[in-house]
Amino acid sequence: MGEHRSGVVALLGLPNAGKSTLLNRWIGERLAIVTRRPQTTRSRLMGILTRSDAQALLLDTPGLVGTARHALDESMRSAVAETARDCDLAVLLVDLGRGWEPAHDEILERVGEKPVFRVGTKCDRRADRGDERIERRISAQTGEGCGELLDDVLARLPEGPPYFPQDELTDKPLRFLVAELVREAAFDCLGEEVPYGVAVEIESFDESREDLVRIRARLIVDRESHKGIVIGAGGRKIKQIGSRARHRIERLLGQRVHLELWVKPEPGWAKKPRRLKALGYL
Ligand SMILES: Nc1nc2c(ncn2[C@@H]2O[C@H](COP(=O)(O)OP(=O)(O)OP(=O)(O)O)[C@@H](O)[C@H]2O)c(=O)[nH]1
Ligand SMILES: [Mg+2]
Repeated sequence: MGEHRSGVVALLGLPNAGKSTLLNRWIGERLAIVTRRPQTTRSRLMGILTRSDAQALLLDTPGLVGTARHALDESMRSAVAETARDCDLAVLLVDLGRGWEPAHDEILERVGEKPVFRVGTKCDRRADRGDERIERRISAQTGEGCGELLDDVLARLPEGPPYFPQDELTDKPLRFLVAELVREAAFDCLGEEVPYGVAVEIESFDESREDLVRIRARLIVDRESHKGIVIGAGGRKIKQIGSRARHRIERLLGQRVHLELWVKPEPGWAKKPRRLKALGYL
């Protein structure tokens, strides 16, 4: 048997490339939220993958965004830059339907001299704008090519000990994962522009009852006018968000959940570093 390997693997790419989907597939749990919209992931999330001969610290990142409009964009950009700089190796995911773009060169520059796997994603779809810069193809959705890619990634990690106990899956607190599942449900249920202004804060997480976890969460919206949209006529929208989120939280916790949601406008929250920190995005 060879030496034990360990290290930090950055999952990089443009928004919507499928980084979070690949993280979840490799870890085998829905740690990272996935939606059809770009710019879903807002901060770096570590998934810890442990095998007998290797441990990879997989860092899911926000998609690299263009110019920063506010503190949240800025922190998303720096999460990408720091991850690219600090990783041991990088997996650059390129949506085969869109092909190689100049921003991919920018990402490669940030990674520097470290090993990079240049991977085309969504190969289950018909569109394929692959070129010679894309070395292999995977589908994080169907799993095609994902196991082989993981084996090759682990083989390129430096020799080293495991950094985390083998049963640990992520560096984020459970509360954060729960808040993210609420945000994911909001992304799914709300129209175009509203979800980008939504943040979720867990107000209470009560495990005192054996049979049920009681969670109260606040949906923060960026505009007064979004409050009504999130609540919906007769409260139907927020009910839909709540029931979707509850199912996913129950799956994550392996327990029954009572979830109470309410909406609070907090204009400008995405511009305030202190709020971003409290919300777990910084
Ligand atoms: N058909 C197909 N769809 C995929 C595949 N991988 C991801 N998707 C879909 O692409 C969309 C974006 O996936 P995410 O995993 O959220 O992408 P991301 O790169 O994390 O996006 P951001 O967090 O916004 O940067 C979702 O609707 C996924 O279901 C794939 O291999 N095949
Ligand atoms: Mg993501």
